Amino acid sequence: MGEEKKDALPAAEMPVDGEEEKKEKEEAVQDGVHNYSREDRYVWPEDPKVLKKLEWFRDQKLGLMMHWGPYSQWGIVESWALSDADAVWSRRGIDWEITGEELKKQYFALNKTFNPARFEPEKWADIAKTAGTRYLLFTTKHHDGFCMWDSQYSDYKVTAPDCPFSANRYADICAHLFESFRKRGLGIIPYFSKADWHVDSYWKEAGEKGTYQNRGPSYDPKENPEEWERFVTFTQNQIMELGTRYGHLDGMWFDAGWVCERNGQDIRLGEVIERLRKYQPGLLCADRTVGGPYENYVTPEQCVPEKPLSIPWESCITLGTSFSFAYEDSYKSPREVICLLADIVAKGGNLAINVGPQPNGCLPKGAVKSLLGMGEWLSVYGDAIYGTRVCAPYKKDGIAFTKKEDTVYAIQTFPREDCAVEEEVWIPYEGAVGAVTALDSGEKLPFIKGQGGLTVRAGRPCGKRAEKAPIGRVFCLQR
Ligand code: FHN
Repeated sequence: MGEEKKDALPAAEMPVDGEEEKKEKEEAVQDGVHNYSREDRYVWPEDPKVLKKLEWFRDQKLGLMMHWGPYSQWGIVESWALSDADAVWSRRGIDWEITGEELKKQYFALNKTFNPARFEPEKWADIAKTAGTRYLLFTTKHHDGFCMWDSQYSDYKVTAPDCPFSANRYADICAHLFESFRKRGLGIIPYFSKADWHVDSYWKEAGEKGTYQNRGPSYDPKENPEEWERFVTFTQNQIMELGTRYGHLDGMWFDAGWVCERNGQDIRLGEVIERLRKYQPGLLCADRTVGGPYENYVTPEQCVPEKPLSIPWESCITLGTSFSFAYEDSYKSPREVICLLADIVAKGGNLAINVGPQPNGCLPKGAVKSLLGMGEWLSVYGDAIYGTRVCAPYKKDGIAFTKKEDTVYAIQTFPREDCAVEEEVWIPYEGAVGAVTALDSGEKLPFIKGQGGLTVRAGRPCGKRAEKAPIGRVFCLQR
């Protein structure tokens, strides 16, 4: 297939025309990776239940994002190979002889072979819990329109008779996944794509020969208002069924930011969210990149803001190299993920770490190993992460700071296992400190105050641990 941009991520279409919008477009889309709404465009919700839920969200710090669908069989990027206009970068991995039109037909037919027979939702939930993740962000429907739940509004779904998995006891994947995670106390935030490239009220003749498609509708909604209204009704119906038939939800995460009013693709999301909040009081809504009252938190993708943000935010970052399953993927080590998490939490954000499950229903072994290693560290040092908030100077001299109640946590991470682990640690914290304890052992540590901070006699890891630097250690500073 044509030249591909390495690791390019889709740059969702940003608002067109208008100087302000053009400026927004340049700022928001950098090198093909869709960034996130500007902090000064954030609108704090007025609903006290939503504000309270936002505080719950900011306490969780770590979510498990999962991209799963029939595309997993091919091990290629989710949905995007369907968009001819994005073919240059999106048809990476399409390294077999096939035309674009044939590709789209075969892609849309992947539902006929999707049969993840080894799927065990309870096992996934156990792994997520042990990994220390606190909520699930699961692709109920990606841009390709395939529904991973028993939708009453589409036959392009995992429970339809033409999908082999429909005969499996876990066929309604969302129902079983949400129940398994909820039973273990994890939050549920369904991912839902506002764009749907299978339904003909968005893409006419989807998958038929000779229809060049870009990521937007295959017609102009202004010129076809009835058609667009059909799509709005379809979309709102699906959002309502997910929000009323699948148990308690903590939020909904809406992807495909180009589907928005300023782009002439208004699905009137606020209307359906307010209806949903009668069933799900306080429901969070992440209408990504759209801004306004229904983007309750912003969602940097594959990146971390330079500095703390004063608004709720969550970085969605892949554990491997892609959101969807790739056959020869490599995964970030527990050390890399914890360093990333400490950086994000010190800036006041959450990390949604993404894993792409295999087409057979198992989670990739390498991903599970990293998740469990992350959970092991969090089982010892989680107090410095969960429920904390930003603490000046948030990050300095290699120390990340967080705070909770009357404790400041100084998190010293070691990016490599050959990092030197000094017995004396300089902590650039200028607040009042009366006592320092090691979070893991509870041992009181001697310290000397100095100009701009304090030096703590931390001692050094002994025995086997002495051979390589720990992932990180945490010092509790109290008045
Ligand atoms: O287009 C999607 C992409 O496939 C993936 O789902 C990411 C995950 O955050 N969101 C969109 C790109 O911004």
